[in-house]
Amino acid sequence: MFKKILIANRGEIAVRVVRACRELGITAVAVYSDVDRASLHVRKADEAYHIGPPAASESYLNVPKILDVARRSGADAIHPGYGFLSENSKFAQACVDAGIKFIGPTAASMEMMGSKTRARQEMEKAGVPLVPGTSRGLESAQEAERVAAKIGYPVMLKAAAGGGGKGMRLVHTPGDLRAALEAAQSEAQRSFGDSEVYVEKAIVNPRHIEVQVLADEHGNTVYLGERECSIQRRHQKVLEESPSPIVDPEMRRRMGEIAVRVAKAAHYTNAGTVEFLVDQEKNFYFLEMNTRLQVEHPVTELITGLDLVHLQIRIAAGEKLPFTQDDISIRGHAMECRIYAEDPDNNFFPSPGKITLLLTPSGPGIRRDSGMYEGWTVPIDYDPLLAKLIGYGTDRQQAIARLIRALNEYFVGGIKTNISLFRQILRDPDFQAGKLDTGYLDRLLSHGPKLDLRDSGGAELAAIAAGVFAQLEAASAVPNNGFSGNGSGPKSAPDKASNWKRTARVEGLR
Ligand code: MV4
Repeated sequence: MFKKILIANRGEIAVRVVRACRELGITAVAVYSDVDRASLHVRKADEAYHIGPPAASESYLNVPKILDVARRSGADAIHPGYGFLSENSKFAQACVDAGIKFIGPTAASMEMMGSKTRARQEMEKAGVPLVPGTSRGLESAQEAERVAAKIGYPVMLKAAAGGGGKGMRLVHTPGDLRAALEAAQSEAQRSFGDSEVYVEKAIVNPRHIEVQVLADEHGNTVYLGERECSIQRRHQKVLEESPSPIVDPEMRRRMGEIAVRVAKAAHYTNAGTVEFLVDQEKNFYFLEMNTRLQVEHPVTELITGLDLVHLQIRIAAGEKLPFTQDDISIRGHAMECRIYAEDPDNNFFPSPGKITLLLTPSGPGIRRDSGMYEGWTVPIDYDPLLAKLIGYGTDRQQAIARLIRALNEYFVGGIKTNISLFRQILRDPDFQAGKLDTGYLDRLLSHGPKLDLRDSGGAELAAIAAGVFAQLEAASAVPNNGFSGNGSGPKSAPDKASNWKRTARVEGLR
């Protein structure tokens, strides 16, 4: 087993990996940029090394610097987390060349999945269901017109080097195809330095459902159920859950077996995720494979009882998977809210700054993976994900109830967060009925003001009144006259905690 692991990441995921190291008796090494000197992952690790200025390109993406720290610290492995260098095949190879184990798949697997056309070619050979389309770059507008006419409109143009929506164009009619192709190609060139674009039939209002896989270095590959990830905004996931409300055991087995086939065709090792688009008839099609641990891995951990980061480390150390597919069962329901430093009332604009007060939820069925603490300043330089709040229960309804309860306990002062968005989602009848697709969140957000007092039954108005009173009281030092209590406690005792509680609730409604 490894003695020391360098974590080439920051924030909540670096903290998550430190925790796994601690549990396995492995020394955890953190790295940090100028603005992360006082960050939580640095405080939790056993050792920490400065790697440069705030710009990620000069710190968390600086391969020579990170390998230098690995050598100096005596680390025998590197965990890349997600984002940053996690899907960089050159980095994975550079680790191998430096004699340091990269905790993830091989550079060859990462390269195959990095090119969407190459992945389509390989998966076609392996008999994996694909959305109808081409598996090579389009050579001309004429070719695009011919293929589109054959598969039928609408079609989707996609960058071969893409993923995450960049260089993608939806085309409804033949007349729009030529201009869209040129736009997609030049965007792909600008974004990825590669103008290759291919075409697929567009699936209208698909769901995004992904399957977690684990593969050891001895040829054993298993699937760990699916995650429903349809709730997203501008290709940024917002809420994920497992199991998916539309996947039954038979569909889970079929998707899982295809996901294992994808992994085997890529000679995949370690943890990975196979993404599918699912149409309204529940047909599923391979979309891409993410060759990293994902943000939403905790929902899978909660319904399988497995620790994915432990398993990643054990697999990388050469151990065999300690179970087979038949040993894996899913139990209960888990749902994750991604808490971002974003202002939902200002077009989800980033909201960095100092966290002046932090009240954190816990209790039955709640897991919180967080990179923040009270007094910490959220830097503007990186992804605004602050924390993940995950609710777990025996069924979906209980997971939702626990999350709503926990969100009401959550208060982050000093910056704006998207906590209120989750209250809106979780109480929405369509969400509660599991009626989800990738257009869900845009529809919800276009339904006008989210605080609709007409159907609030007065509870929200009462909460606002209480909050306003608390604010006035704090601002002008109005003596506490007993009316600010919650009705259950002694009226004469000034109660700071309940003032904050009300403020938190009102904050949550904003
Ligand atoms: C699609 C699609 C519909 N039809 N492909 C968006 C990100 C990229 N990785 C793939 N994406 C899509 N590909 C076909 N043939 C719709 C999307 C899509 C989407 C996919 C997953 C999650 C959210 C999405 C939001 C908009 C569009």
